[in-house]
Amino acid sequence: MTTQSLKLYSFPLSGHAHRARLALSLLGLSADIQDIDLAGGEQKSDWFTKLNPAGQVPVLVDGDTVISESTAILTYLGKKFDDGSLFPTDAENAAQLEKWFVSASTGLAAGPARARLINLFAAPYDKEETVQNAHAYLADLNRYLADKTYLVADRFTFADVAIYSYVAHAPEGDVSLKAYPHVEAWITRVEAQDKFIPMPKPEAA
Ligand SMILES: N[C@@H](CCC(=O)N[C@@H](CS)C(=O)NCC(=O)O)C(=O)O
Repeated sequence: MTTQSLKLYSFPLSGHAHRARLALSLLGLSADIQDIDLAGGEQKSDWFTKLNPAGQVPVLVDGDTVISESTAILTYLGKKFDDGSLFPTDAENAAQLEKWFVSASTGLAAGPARARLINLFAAPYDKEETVQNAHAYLADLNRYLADKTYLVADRFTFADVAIYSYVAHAPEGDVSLKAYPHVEAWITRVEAQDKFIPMPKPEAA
């Protein structure tokens, strides 16, 4: 198993890319991180769309293997490099993990992630509706976490990695976390993990 050729096409303020960067760090893997100039449209260039026809980061390259979609990258890294703790493989917990990956690409994307996208990158979505979606998502998450330490299997897993970035940075989309104490406590637990790396704040990126 070689890890020498891992390369991640990324962007500092992308929560999707942060998922992949956090997973690499937690697994103790080093990768060549190449930031793509999203404002300049590099993600739609010929060379980049050969890697990912959707023209989006993150993209992981491992030798001849090219993986796009952040949760697919988590699956690849988990299956290839994890010992079963961060990426559970038993039937029940694997299914629960998959459920949170779907949530990351649906409710989380349409709520907290999109509200931040509107503020940071002037994305053309309805702000009021998006902020409402975000609060509905966070209220559900808060209820779910009321009697749980982590999202799956009562331990820290890639489910937490998939959901963390855009939830922790929701205030950048004018979505306060104050009404969600269980979510705030979970964020603190995620950030206390060994080898945790943060996503930069917009002013620091
Ligand atoms: N579903 C994709 C979403 C990736 C995504 O939205 N990437 C954004 C950055 S956060 C991007 O590259 N946007 C540039 C564009 O769409 O032109 C994933 O999970 O990786």
